[in-house]
Amino acid sequence: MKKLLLTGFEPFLEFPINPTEKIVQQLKGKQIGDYEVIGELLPVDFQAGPEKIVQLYHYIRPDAVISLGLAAGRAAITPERIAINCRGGEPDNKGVVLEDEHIAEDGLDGYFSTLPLQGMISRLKENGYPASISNTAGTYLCNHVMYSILHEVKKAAKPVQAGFIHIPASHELVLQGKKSMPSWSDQDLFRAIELTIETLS
Ligand code: PCA
Repeated sequence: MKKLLLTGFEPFLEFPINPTEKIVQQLKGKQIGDYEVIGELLPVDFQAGPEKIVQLYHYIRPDAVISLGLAAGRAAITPERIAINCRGGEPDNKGVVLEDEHIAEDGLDGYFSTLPLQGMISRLKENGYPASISNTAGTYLCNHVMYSILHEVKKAAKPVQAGFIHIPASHELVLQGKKSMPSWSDQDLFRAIELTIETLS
């Protein structure tokens, strides 16, 4: 059985819940396709978040890594194409603010996802779920975590599928946050992420 490291994030900024947390709770320990899902939660912390995923990667030695993040306002499941060597934006959960810093001085300007992006999009659409590739993960924590894991994975001798998927808000988040935006049911979010896992080779 192959191992998948699946990560979500804790709540951040004005969002009282992060639907990625529930997805990880729901799918951890399951066997999906050829994969056993190992689920972990990352802090929204410029220092600790990226460090944690890299440590988990070395400890677990997974065959694939999928990180999930909330992209409030998006209406579709959006696997990210590229992570860039830049971090900044809103304050993290510790109140740290960074302005356009490099993530890794020795890193490339960007790293492409090694997940089967087109396969994921087709599979989601075939099953009735809106999906498209996103060409920017921003410069906040999601981009940072994606960049950090790809920087690490690309040093490895064996090829590892790794990348990031942004998801829309859940109905629960919209109800709790009282902000109008597109939202999905938890069931649809769980199923959509399961489908993306089924496309891993
Ligand atoms: N989304 C944020 C960080 C945590 C999350 O779930 C982002 O898109 O960077």
